[in-house]
Amino acid sequence: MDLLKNELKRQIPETQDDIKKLIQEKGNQKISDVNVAQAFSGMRGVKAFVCDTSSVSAEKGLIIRGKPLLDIINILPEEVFFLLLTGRLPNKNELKDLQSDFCQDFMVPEYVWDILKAMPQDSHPMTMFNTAILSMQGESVFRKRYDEGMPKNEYWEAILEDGIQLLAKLPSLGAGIYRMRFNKGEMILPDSNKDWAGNFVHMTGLSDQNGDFHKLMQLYFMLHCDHEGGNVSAFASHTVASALSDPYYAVSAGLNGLAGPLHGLANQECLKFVLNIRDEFNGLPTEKELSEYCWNRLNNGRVIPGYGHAVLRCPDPRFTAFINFGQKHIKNDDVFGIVDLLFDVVPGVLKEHGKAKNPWPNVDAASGSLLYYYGLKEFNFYTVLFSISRTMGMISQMVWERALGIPITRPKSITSDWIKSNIR
Ligand code: CMX
Repeated sequence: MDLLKNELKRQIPETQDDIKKLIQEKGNQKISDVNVAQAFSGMRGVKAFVCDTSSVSAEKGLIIRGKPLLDIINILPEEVFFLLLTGRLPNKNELKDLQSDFCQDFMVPEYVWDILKAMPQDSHPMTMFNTAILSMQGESVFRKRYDEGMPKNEYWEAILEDGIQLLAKLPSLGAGIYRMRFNKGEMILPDSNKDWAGNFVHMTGLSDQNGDFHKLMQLYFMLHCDHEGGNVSAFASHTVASALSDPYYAVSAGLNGLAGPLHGLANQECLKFVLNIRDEFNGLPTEKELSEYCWNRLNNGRVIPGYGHAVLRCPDPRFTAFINFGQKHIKNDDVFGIVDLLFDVVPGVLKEHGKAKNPWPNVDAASGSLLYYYGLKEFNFYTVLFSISRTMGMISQMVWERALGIPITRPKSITSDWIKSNIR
């Protein structure tokens, strides 16, 4: 961690000065107007705080520290974490240093497994994952150092230490929950010769003879890492961390939001939807049959999972990366074939339906079909994979928020009566 920490130590004072100057020069300028409809609709489109790790353009999708996602799909998850934090890719030594930190801390404490074993056998894997993270809160360096009177300018370092220790454990935790929850047999220990994604694949015990599943998981963990600051999980963790709750509390809070079907759980919903189509049509339907199937679902008041987005107005580049991976590596597979066909059919259906502002696929539309192909078939596990990756974004945002001394989050709510009497 020394090399990463040193780079941040170099950058933080410069950025602090830069932001101070920005506030001095432009502090009184307006960045957003909020109307009554926005106040009743999840604050959609309100620009109200800063997140520099990544941004989401309606027309281009995710941009990580100025790099459009599709330009960097070949980098490792460890590299994207370094990029989120520092704005540049690590050199060889920096990457090795970070990977060795991840290896040093990859063992999950035994009490966590005991807690998980005591949970009901049919617990949702996300409940197990979030409970496990929260149960490790006592390990927090930030909490210990805060209690000892740590000065404010060192908060970010303690957050980073917690973040790395937590991230190091997530592949072991995720794979352990997979084996425990789905009766796959004994736990498999991590291997210090493997990278972060490789260790996850190894510990699931799933077969990966040609290494393609490993490649998929590198891509998967890279693509889900961050999506600016206003999505439910990022904003929840940002708000909780702003109260100086440590990263274990704040990440767990964010991931509880990710567990919602309109957010990260959509990947589980999406594969369920695709498998239902396969079962209903005994394989690949025709375009006409698929279109009718989607209309039926919409007419029953249900959403098409994996389609639509609060910010994007184009096919999500994360979807594009997955569909490209599938087209390259997967041939003659009904489940992937249905995902491919949905991409031809659903945007037209949603446009005609006329409600969704964005008729295009989001990240969740394709990922499940790929995991399914490589033998990870338990789809209520999928959001755990999203969580492993998204923790990198939450931690990176937290490190910078504490480095810049961002205060506790406290927007002002208003009452409906206030609107009635104050807005003409
Ligand atoms: N299918 C059917 N209807 C949809 C739809 C979809 N895929 N996407 C949006 N709509 C509907 C909304 O439900 C809303 O209907 P009401 O007016 O009746 O409430 C209307 O279109 C307008 O919604 P919107 O402004 O376009 O979308 P929102 O910002 O409110 O919601 C999202 C965004 C993602 C929750 C929504 O598109 C959706 O429910 N998609 C399906 C679930 C999904 O794939 N979620 C994963 C998102 C990825 C992530 O986790 O970040």
